Amino acid sequence: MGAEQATLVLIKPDGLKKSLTGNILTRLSETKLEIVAAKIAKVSKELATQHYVHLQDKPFFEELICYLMGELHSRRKVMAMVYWGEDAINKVRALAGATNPEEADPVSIRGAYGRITTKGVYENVIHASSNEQEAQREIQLWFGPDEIIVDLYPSKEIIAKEVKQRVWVK
Ligand code: DAT
Ligand code: MG
Repeated sequence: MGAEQATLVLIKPDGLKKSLTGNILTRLSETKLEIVAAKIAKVSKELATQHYVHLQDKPFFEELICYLMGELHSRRKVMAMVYWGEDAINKVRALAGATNPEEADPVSIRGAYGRITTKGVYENVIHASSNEQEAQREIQLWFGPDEIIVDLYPSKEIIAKEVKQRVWVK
C-alpha cells in the first residue's frame, strides 16, 4: 500500500474541444481517488511556460506552449484538478497512458483519444504529474491554498494591502 499523494490533472484544450470531459472524469473515477480542487483556467503564456519549464530546450517547446494555451483549438482554457488519495500519481498516470499517444495503450485515455498532429505536436488530451516533487510544484503553480479543500503543503495567512482584484458590480 502506497502513501496518500496529490497529483495535478489537466484536461488539455483538445480534450475540452472534443467534449471528452465526461469520459475522462468517468475513467479517472475508476481510481476511487478524491477530487480536492477543480477549476476551468485560462492559460497565459507565463503559466504554460512555467508548467513545461523542464522542456524549455526541446525543439517542440514553442508548439507545446501554443497547444497548452489553446491556440491550436481556439479554446484558451483547460480544466485543472487535484486528485488525492493512495498512490494517486501512479494510478492516474496508468490510466492516462504513455506520453506519445500513438504508443499509448489503446485502452488508456491518451491511447483512445490522443493524436499526433502533422507538425509533430503530441495532442495527448490530459496532463498528469509524474512524481511527488513535480506534483507539488505543479499544484502550487495552478492553485492557491484556499482553492484546495485539504491541507496539502505548508501555507500561511498574510494580510495583503493594495491587492488589485476584480469584483462584481452591484
Ligand atoms: P508527460 O506529459 O507524459 O509527463 P513529458 O512531461 O515528457 O510527458 O512531456 C510533456 C508534454 O510534451 C507531453 O505531454 C507531450 C509533449 N511532448 C513530449 N515529448 C514530445 C515529443 N518527442 N514530441 C512532441 N511533443 C512531445
Ligand atoms: Mg510530464
